[in-house]
Amino acid sequence: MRNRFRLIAAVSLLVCASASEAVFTNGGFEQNSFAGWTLGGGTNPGLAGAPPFTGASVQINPGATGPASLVGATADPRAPGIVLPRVGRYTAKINDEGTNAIVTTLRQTDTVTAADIDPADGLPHLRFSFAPVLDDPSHSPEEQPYFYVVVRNVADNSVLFEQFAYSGQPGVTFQQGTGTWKFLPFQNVDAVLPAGTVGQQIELTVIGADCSLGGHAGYVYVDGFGSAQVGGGAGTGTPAVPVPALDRLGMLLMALLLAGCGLFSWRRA
Ligand SMILES: [Ca+2]
Repeated sequence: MRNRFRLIAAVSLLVCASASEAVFTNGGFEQNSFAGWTLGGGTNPGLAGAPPFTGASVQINPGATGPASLVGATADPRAPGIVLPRVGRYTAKINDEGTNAIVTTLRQTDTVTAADIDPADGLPHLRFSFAPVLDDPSHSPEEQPYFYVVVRNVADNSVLFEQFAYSGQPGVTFQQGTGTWKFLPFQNVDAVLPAGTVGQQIELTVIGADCSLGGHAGYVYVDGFGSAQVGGGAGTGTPAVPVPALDRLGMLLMALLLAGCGLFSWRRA
């Protein structure tokens, strides 16, 4: 029992020290910039191997940083079913409707803390929302535009979560956009990380890739990276969330955590 109390005390101290440090920096892009993120890119020589593709299939030839932007309240003429922005005032658009086999990468490395633990199951979570918009020229699968999201444990490079789809991939419920464009409405992801990732560094990578033959484009909207639930419900888009409301929520959470710390201190005594 004594060890158990020590563990509770240690966890509570960790929570108190890191309550405001949940992953990721500028995870919702509300700074209207890519502050905290690293953009990169290159060109797409095609996916290696045959379906089903994974991160091991992704190849990027060295090249310039690909296009990326922040979008607000706007309509996507290629994907009329996507409501923008997804949450808050800004959503990131990784790659764009230009062609030439361009790849854009978005990366951030951060440390998982006790603040990222969901009390519902006691495990750290990584949540975000994404919506790919990919032209579908009906090339071979390895030549199609694609998107890819992966979370790796930096220590051993192991994959904690990944999601991949090429344009028109069987089994993926793409909706028909304008012309030959296909898209998915915003999909909310809730990746449960192993308990052991608390205190460890994770690297998140998002990739949006044109087709490898050079004539067709692909991009992906992403928003809401963090351990908290992505606001606004099931991917239908939301109006702007006033900042004071978030501040009040933060204060409430902080108060609850501090109350929890007090309780654990009392238990220790
Ligand atoms: Ca946002």
